[in-house]
Amino acid sequence: VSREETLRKSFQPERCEAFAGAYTAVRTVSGFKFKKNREAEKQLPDIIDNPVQQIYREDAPAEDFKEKYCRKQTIGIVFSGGPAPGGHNVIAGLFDAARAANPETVIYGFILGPDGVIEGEAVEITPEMVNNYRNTGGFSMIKTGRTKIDTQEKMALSKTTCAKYGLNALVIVGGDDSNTNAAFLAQAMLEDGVQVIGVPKTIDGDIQVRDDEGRVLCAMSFGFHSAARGFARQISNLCTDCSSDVKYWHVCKVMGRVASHLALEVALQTHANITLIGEDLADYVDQRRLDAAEKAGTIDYTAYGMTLRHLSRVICDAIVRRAAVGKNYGVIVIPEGVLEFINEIQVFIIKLNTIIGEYNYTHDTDFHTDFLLLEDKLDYLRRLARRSREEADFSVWNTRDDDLFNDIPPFFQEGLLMERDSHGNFPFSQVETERVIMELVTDYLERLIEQGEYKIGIKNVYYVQTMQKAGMDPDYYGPFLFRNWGQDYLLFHVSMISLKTLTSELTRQGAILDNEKVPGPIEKLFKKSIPKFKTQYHFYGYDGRGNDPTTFDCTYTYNLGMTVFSLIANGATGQMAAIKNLEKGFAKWVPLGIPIAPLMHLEERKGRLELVLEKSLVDVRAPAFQAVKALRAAWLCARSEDDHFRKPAPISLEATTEEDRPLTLTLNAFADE
Ligand code: FBP
Repeated sequence: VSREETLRKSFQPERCEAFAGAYTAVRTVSGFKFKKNREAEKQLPDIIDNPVQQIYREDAPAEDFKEKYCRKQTIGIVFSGGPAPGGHNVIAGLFDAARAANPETVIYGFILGPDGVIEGEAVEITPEMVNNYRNTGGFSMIKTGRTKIDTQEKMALSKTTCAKYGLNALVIVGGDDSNTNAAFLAQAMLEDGVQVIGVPKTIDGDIQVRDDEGRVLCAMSFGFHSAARGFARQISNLCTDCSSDVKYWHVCKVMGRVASHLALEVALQTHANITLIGEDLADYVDQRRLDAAEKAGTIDYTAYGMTLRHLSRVICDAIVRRAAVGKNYGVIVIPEGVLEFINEIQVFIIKLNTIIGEYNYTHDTDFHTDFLLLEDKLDYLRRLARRSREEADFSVWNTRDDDLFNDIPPFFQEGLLMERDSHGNFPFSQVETERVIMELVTDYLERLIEQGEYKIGIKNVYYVQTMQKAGMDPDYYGPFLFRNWGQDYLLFHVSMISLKTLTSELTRQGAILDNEKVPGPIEKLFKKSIPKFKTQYHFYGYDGRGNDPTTFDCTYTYNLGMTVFSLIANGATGQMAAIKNLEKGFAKWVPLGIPIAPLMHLEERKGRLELVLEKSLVDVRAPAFQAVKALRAAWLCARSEDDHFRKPAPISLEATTEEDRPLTLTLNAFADE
């Protein structure tokens, strides 16, 4: 057992002030406003008007309050969706708080996610189990799964399970879709007296809650910090690698589904040379096109947002600029969901979702089952795409890309049709987004090589000339001697350095003396080959979900668990446990209950509009993104100086407070103050 493992078992996270006493109570916090969706009002009538609740320490409870608070309870807990570091501490916090209130309270853990609830598979959580998993990553204690409780039948089975175990409360630890589940279960189980509480989990960082006026209630879901720190650490190692053997562009796809929060945090942590932020690409406006259209008295819709080809040009431009100073290496960070923000792909995905959805409603078998049996899959896809194109009217979006589907590589054509999960989410992690983009980049770089704009693969040429011959003043030009090292035409003035020294230095760098084509006043000519454009692909995703939690996530989740117990003990349902002021120091953290129903909106899933918890995307106006935008030219470092990479520390409970919370939170907090 490693030292870190031992430390994790005994580490006791700090408790918020609200949990310092024996009892907690809740008070309604007024002033927060939410625009409620009509459909949510209709489908969730009994929890839509829930208030925001603050948990506080109750030091003088009345006798009947004490009695209720300390009654024996039977609580079920389930992990739902992808693992996120800190989940075990939610259980630990809930367990410690519940057992402190009444040592006879029983907590059941449902096995393998919502399937465990539907099928009634659970284990009683014991002190030994909790102690074994304190402060550790993953969801291995009770496992997880992605099933959606979306039919009357599954709902009825879930109710039967709650009755079978005699539950008075059910806790759902999950992302946006799982908290959507929690809201529907809370509404349906009201009549059975089962309280349902959600917990905001996901490494993607896309559960952030603000009210309509932008006041932050929950700045970040748990697991984000640990995953981002893990990714950043490994990507920063690639920064070191590429600047050592100077031959690769490391292309790093980073998890996060649609939102680019993880990529943004990684950019701030590592200063990688190029980081794409999907939300930024969607925000792009081509001013020249707009101006031209205005002159012509028309409107050009293609001026808004970025196309796939345009994106590949942006990356090429950055690569060429580094190559111009001899840097044929670097690190590119690509969020896994970036293609959602590309005009034509987004329209495409929605249309295909509709076609798949329609197919499933009108056929006996499911689309993907039939698709797998097809002999000529590609032909079928093309026909689908034609139909999709006609319906989507691609010509409005981008006339040049109207044949997009035939343009994209076959593996991506099939990738677009991969099976959606039970919530209707597109499986971004399974699609090699980075290869789609980099194939276009490589094609375009080849064109630039032909045009002589990208100097890769051709010879670097060094001319050696005496200053006197060039008629230059050595005192003035001397300091510029090696300044432009790495550029393809470099003038060396041998009066400032001995020809022997210069020859051996150029030879050491791989240059070959070529005196046959010496032009005009040049005395010697050297040539040097630059290696080809080479890439290495990496995916940072599943590893981050299994990371051990940072001190921030250990503390956050332990307090979330205690918050869950306070909400249950105080009679709440349809609420999500949260901690306010995560972006500030621990002393300012305040445990809350946030109503889930008002956070829901209608979203396209499987070709239909469904009521789901609204995901939070990167706000391109917020300071975290603005900082990256302001610094990206410096991080691209298309100059001859060294790169400005940053080395984040590895995750360890022994580490001091450096980066004790996500940098994005720290930066965005400036805007909220
Ligand atoms: P959650 O939304 O359930 O937390 O999942 C997060 C995530 O890790 C995404 O970043 C990723 O796109 C997805 O899960 C991968 O899903 P799967 O585990 O089904 O491959």
